Amino acid sequence: MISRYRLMRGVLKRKFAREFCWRLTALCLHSEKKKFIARTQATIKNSIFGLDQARVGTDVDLLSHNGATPGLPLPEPMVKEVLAYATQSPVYADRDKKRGFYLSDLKRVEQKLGKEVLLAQYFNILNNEHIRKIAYDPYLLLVAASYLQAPPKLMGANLWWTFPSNPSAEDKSKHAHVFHYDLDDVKFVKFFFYITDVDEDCGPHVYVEGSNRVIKYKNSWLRSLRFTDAEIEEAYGRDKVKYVMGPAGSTLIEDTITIHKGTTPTKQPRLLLQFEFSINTYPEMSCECDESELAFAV
Ligand SMILES: O=C(O)CCC(=O)C(=O)O
Repeated sequence: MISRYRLMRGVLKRKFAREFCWRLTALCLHSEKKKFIARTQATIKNSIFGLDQARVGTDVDLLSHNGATPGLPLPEPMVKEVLAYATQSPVYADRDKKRGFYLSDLKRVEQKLGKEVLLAQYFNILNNEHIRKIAYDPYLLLVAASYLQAPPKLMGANLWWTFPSNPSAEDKSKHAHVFHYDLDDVKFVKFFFYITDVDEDCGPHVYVEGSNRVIKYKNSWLRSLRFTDAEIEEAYGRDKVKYVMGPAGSTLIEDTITIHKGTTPTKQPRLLLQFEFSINTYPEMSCECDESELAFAV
């Protein structure tokens, strides 16, 4: 039987269908959203970001217009906590639950797999109290509620490394290092936090400004949602292709319906913490699993 997730992706592939369904949903959830915002505003002083209400409005306006916007930075003590967690916990090559390893064993796991590892991800990161605190911070919840126009649900909490490597075309496509857009719900938004410094050699995230609003790419029913650099540059112009760089703690808020991709680091690995909020959730998108499913590769 076709899953709810697949059905959603089929129905919402066209922008007008997404807009229509979202406006209708927002209308139905209007009073719930107002109550959620009022409740969350009452907790604003607990935010680790030290935010004020005006900031939320500015972020949402820029996000709606450009598809992405820099957010308030993650405070340094939190960056250190996330890095400590990442150093001490097993991580999973290719997001494969059976390919666990500790960071210090990266070379050994590459030998075992017979290839360089482009990406390795953690599972069940919400078990960590610091990561949970970031995920449910009033800043994230208020931006998400105002942007989605609905009470936000945390669809996914994700933490992953991208390593300097020479990946196959298959790995680049599988791990989102090719231009694409996501279709994760009727409306959704992601918060990206760099946990390591990211310059042009450390695999910056890339997005195409305005491609959330203006569709200039060919959106066929049959094709997968992947585009070449040339296709995107021709459609939008090079100046719209934005490379996101910054020190550890830098934040990007993005509706990844916007065309985007990861890039492969050439010098230092990149550690990225990401939370995705949406109106509906789908189990396919979760990075939580039963611990018994996890196993070490080395
Ligand atoms: O690694 C990256 O910067 C790309 C991430 C991405 O494609 C996504 O989160 O949707």
